[in-house]
Amino acid sequence: MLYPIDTETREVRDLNGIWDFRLDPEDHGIAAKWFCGPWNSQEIAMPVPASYNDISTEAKVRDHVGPVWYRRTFFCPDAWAAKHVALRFGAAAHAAQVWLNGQMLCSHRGGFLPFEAQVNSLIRFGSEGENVVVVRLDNRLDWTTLPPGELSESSIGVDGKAARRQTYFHDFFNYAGLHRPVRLVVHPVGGIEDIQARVTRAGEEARVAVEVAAARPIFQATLLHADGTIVTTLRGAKQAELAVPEPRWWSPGHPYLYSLRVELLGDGGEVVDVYRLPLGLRTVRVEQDRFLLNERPFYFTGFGRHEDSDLRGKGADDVVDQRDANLLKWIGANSIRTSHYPCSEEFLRLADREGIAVIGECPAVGLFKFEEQENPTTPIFCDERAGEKLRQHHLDTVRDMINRDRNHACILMWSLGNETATHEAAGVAHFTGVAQLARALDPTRPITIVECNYPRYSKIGHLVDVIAVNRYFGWYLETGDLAAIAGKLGAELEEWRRRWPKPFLLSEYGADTIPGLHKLPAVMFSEEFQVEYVKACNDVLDRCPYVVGEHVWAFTDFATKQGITRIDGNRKGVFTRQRQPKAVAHYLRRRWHTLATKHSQFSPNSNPTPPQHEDLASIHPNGSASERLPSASR
Ligand code: GCB
Repeated sequence: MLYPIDTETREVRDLNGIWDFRLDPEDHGIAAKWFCGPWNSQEIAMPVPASYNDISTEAKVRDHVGPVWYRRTFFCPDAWAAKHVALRFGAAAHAAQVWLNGQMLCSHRGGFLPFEAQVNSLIRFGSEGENVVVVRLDNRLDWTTLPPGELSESSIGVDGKAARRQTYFHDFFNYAGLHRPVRLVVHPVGGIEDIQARVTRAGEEARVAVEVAAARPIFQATLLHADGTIVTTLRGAKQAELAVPEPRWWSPGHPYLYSLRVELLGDGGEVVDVYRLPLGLRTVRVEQDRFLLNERPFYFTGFGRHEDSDLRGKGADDVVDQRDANLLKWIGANSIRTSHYPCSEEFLRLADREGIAVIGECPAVGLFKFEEQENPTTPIFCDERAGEKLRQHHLDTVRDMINRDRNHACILMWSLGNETATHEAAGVAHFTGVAQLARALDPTRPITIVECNYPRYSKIGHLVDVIAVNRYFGWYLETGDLAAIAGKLGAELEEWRRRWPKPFLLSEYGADTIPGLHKLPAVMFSEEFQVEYVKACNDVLDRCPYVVGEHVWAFTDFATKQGITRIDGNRKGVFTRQRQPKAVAHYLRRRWHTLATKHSQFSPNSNPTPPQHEDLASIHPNGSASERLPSASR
């Protein structure tokens, strides 16, 4: 799916800003035909894009379970009548129904990916008058959604009525709303529908296989340097392969972007439609226990990153995105995982430009019940829970995610799920199908399925290219015991290694930390503890040559459901929710910049005053001669 951009043949109009908004606690909006006719005075003003939860001061808005409605009006110029006009939602959480001028336009399931519908037959052009778009969103999670959830009726209603109660098993707040930009996208009728640009390497040369989906087949593909000079150009019929003799390869250290200009040609050779795709040339593959970017070992440094910020919730915001990119560069991180759902297209475009490698994750999270670990009742992968409907939705989501993001140089790997019941035989069957689909759609990228199971229970290692594990020794396990980390984590890494000798990524490790809380000696929740905890884990990783990366959990503090283990959200952030550093950020900054100067390919794009104070010369990620940890007892 193409990202909406302006070109000489295309136009984009933002419909962001203030919309009218209503809760629909009784779920009677459809029966009352809220999709047509004027609304009365019950609506409140709601900014888009944003989650609606934290904008209002009322708990009934923040904690609402069920449908809500958005509405706004707009005009359309006459000139668009001869064009293809579509209404496009960047993301609407979690299920959406859209009406235009009182008529049903489209519906969509899933809160983290875009959808669009052509509007020509319903829209009013020029003097035909004003258009009204109405959206009904539903934030309810059940065993057909990703992430899943369970609904029940609470017996204690405020007004004597039973209230709906939503439970879910993932650790982030169930924000909802029109989370990403809403736009009108205008292009020529019969224009370019989609482009796929697949980069491969032939010796020192790069090849770009371009495929164009459109009603007519003939196009001209031109690769341009950043300064606009032409590298190469070729005509194709539905496809063409460009050869780039001396490519400037993309990496976090050198995020060089070419521009691929695709011109769709008419019968007389005239240009019918033009699209420009920013294109980084790079290859990625796994060989034995190494992760290779442009045929050189790559070591991931960085974080799991949530889309989460004050007031906006999960609402897209350029200010937050750019600050995040700047923090990643400041700390020397080269990568993030889009934990635990596909992030915004805007962030991926930024990551291409700034040199942030990305592990793109789909929202298969919460498919594990920790509280049932000791006493399993119903398996996760069964008809009453994650059955056929959820499986289909998972497949659709992976398909849509890959189709949306496949042209981004920054995406180095797909994650098909986070912490799922991979010990269940039915879970293996489920993920076998999902992994097959991902590989068929994109044979150019490795895949992973992020684990919380121990290696002796996990049954999916054969499906993935990289073993990615979230592990919290010293926090959830061996709580408070920093000294236990070396033995426990070291032994587990060895066990993974014996079972599946593949590259290993520690995809989460971290400790909740209240900024400003200091304790000597270190105790849990203090800044000192977080530093010692992260160091202790890193010491283990540094001794294991098959480790290809470290992603600390989490990039920033973030909102989650209320609970006795959460003080104002999840506080494992290396940065606060307001994007300021905790003490551990300074330690990581020294470590990662030192790694980056030793291995230029790891480095983020710019390196502002690399810190000098600590000698980390003993670090050898991907090193060959590094010392192995003795297998510790468990
Ligand atoms: C995990 C999950 C992440 C949680 C984190 C935690 O393993 O993947 O979503 O937020 O642990 O802090 O408990």
